[in-house]
Amino acid sequence: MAGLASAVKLASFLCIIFIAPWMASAALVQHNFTIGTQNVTRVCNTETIVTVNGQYPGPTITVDEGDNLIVEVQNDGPYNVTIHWHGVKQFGSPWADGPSYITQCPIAPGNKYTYNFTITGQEGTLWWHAHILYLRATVHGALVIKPGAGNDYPFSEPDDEIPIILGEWWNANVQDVILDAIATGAVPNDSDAYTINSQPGDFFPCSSNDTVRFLVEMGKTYLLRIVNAAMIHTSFFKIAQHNMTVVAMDAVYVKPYTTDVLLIAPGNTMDVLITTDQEVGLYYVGTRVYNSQPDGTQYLNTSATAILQYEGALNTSTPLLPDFPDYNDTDTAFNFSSSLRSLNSSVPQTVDVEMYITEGLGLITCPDNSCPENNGVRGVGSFNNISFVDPDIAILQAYYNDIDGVFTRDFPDNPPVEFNYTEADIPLSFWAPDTGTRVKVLEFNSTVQVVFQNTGIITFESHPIHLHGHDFYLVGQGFGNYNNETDPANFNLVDPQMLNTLGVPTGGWAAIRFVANNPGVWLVHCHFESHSSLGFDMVFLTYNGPEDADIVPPPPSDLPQC
Ligand SMILES: *[C@@H]1O[C@H](CO)[C@@H](O)[C@H](O)[C@H]1NC(C)=O
Ligand SMILES: *[C@@H]1O[C@H](CO)[C@@H](O)[C@H](O)[C@H]1NC(C)=O
Ligand SMILES: *[C@@H]1O[C@H](CO)[C@@H](O)[C@H](O)[C@H]1NC(C)=O
Ligand SMILES: *[C@@H]1O[C@H](CO)[C@@H](O)[C@H](O)[C@H]1NC(C)=O
Ligand SMILES: *[C@@H]1O[C@H](CO)[C@@H](O)[C@H](O)[C@H]1NC(C)=O
Ligand SMILES: *[C@@H]1O[C@H](CO)[C@@H](O)[C@H](O)[C@H]1NC(C)=O
Ligand SMILES: *[C@@H]1O[C@H](CO)[C@@H](O)[C@H](O)[C@H]1NC(C)=O
Ligand SMILES: *[C@@H]1O[C@H](CO)[C@@H](O)[C@H](O)[C@H]1NC(C)=O
Ligand SMILES: *[C@@H]1O[C@H](CO)[C@@H](O)[C@H](O)[C@H]1NC(C)=O
Ligand SMILES: *[C@@H]1O[C@H](CO)[C@@H](O)[C@H](O)[C@H]1NC(C)=O
Ligand SMILES: *[C@@H]1O[C@H](CO)[C@@H](O)[C@H](O)[C@H]1NC(C)=O
Ligand SMILES: *[C@@H]1O[C@H](CO)[C@@H](O)[C@H](O)[C@H]1NC(C)=O
Ligand SMILES: [Cu+2]
Repeated sequence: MAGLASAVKLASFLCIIFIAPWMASAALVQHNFTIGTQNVTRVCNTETIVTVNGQYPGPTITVDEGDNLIVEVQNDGPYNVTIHWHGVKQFGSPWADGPSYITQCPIAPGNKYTYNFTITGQEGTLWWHAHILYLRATVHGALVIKPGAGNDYPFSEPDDEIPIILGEWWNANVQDVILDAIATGAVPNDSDAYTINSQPGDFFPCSSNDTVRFLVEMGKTYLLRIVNAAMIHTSFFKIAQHNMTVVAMDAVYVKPYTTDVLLIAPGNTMDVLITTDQEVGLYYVGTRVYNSQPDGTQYLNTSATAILQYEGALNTSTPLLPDFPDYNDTDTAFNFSSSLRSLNSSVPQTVDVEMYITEGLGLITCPDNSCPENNGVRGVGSFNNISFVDPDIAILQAYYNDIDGVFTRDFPDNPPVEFNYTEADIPLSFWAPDTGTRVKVLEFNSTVQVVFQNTGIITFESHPIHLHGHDFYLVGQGFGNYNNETDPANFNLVDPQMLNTLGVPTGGWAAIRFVANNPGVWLVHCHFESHSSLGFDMVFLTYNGPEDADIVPPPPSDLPQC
């Protein structure tokens, strides 16, 4: 149906003088996703993986801002599935957001569900992925949103675009990896390779024949559309000998920022311009994992690589390798993530709801000694000392249908106990959070400020916190404990960056602001999938507003039931 979209665009171009742009712009873009399995070989190992339309990574969806996207998902795979449209605000379509047991029950094997939503007021790169257990390791793809009819990029039109999806590969069935960890209480096994467009590249075994090559011509400008679909790891990203200019992040334009290194957390997307102004040759494009924990673990110290290949370069010459930051280079990480500014900002100047939310890891005792392999305890994640428990039916369904006993509306605005969140050795008495399915209620249109405070329980770590249904302004961040008297004075209320996923500084805090203008049920979670699967989640429930457009609509007739 891309043909229809471009036909409509062409028609609107030809008719521009006769009809107003708003009449012409919205097109219907339809895709069919068939979930299935595929045998795929990476790093000397063949695995049966779950895919969409047989593709890994899955299909790229391209729309214009303002388009109505309809994706019919047929689950012919062996597992329950849902699809999340990461970063899409879903105004008026909360049933299409996708997180399992939050806005919908899973699509069971053999069943079908149609996601139907309109993408308004967002341009750039987003992505889609499965939102249940570990399926998103292979079930993911890019969602490219071009400016709508009559609009241009706020930078000169690039000569071409290069989609880049960062990921991770397991020499194992990824569902077993997480289900084993949930059963035993242990940390899930780490991946066996990092990937770029699903290929590990030259530094992993049995991989170099398939290293991805981006063929470019001298003297052109390319728009890299980078998606970090990795499951657990935040990465530095570099291209040998080439500077990069960041022009958007999470499909929000930023003031152009030129750098030789990016930091990109799982969940984040970045639009980056490069100019091919170096000698004809081969240049590695690569990632180096950033470990924000002070534990000295370098994980796989090998970089995923692809090759930027200039036209005229010898296929067989040796590419130049970039000089990566150290795996533990928090200075470089913080410098990058505090350097971006939004191009157009309307940050709320006043706040109605103020929350201070601790986020981090913990340990709870397994009931009935059910995890002896892990010394009777399991690792969990929590917000404000509550580790989230998935309900049996989706929270949005329970809310819409007034079903009691599924969740409670008492998520706290502050940590239950005050302590030094960032001291090195936090007493064990603070390590075990409560468990529950508690949501924070927001009145329609209220302005919300949340300060996320990382705790050092088990370890400090930069957790990428993702908010569904909204973008938020990052108004301030720092290391140590947030100080509510002195830190607000340094907030940027002029041109802060807007995001949907934020790596809170390790052992530090970050303050965000957003307007609760989207009635529905919206998940907030750590985008390290192992953490989210272990309760590192919380939920906002935004009540309806006065206008028809501000009321949660009835569920689609094919909404899966539990
Ligand atoms: C999607 O599948 C339906 C049948 O379920 C078919 O009618 C339709 O043409 C397909 N659409 C596309 C875009 O392939
Ligand atoms: C994958 O390989 C297994 C054997 O290892 C085979 O039984 C199965 O049919 C293959 N699946 C596909 C989709 O090719
Ligand atoms: C998508 O949603 C719109 C608005 O709710 C509705 O008019 C339209 O019929 C839906 N389309 C499909 C294919 O369900
Ligand atoms: C996880 O790693 C352990 C130790 O290497 C191994 O025994 C186990 O089979 C792995 N689990 C999965 C699901 O691959
Ligand atoms: C890579 O390609 C070479 C030459 O075609 C071939 O001999 C070799 O077996 C291939 N290696 C792998 C792991 O496929
Ligand atoms: C990258 O930008 C820096 C700072 O502007 C500059 O010094 C350097 O020469 C540039 N490198 C390349 C390869 O263009
Ligand atoms: C990775 O670490 C191992 C063990 O410390 C070391 O031998 C190897 O050279 C390292 N590889 C890279 C690419 O740094
Ligand atoms: C990074 O790790 C290395 C050892 O792996 C250590 O020597 C160095 O001090 C660490 N740097 C920081 C900033 O922690
Ligand atoms: C919290 O702990 C850190 C690290 O030990 C220390 O530097 C800081 O002074 C402590 N803060 C307070 C308020 O005690
Ligand atoms: C919500 O806020 C917007 C922007 O401030 C305002 O235009 C609108 O009137 C408000 N709606 C309600 C119901 O308060
Ligand atoms: C500010 O922080 C102090 C110390 O953590 C706390 O006691 C106080 O309640 C906070 N004030 C507000 C308004 O949150
Ligand atoms: C799939 O989802 C349904 C509905 O929630 C649930 O009853 C069933 O147990 C799930 N199946 C698996 C294998 O998790
Ligand atoms: Cu996390």
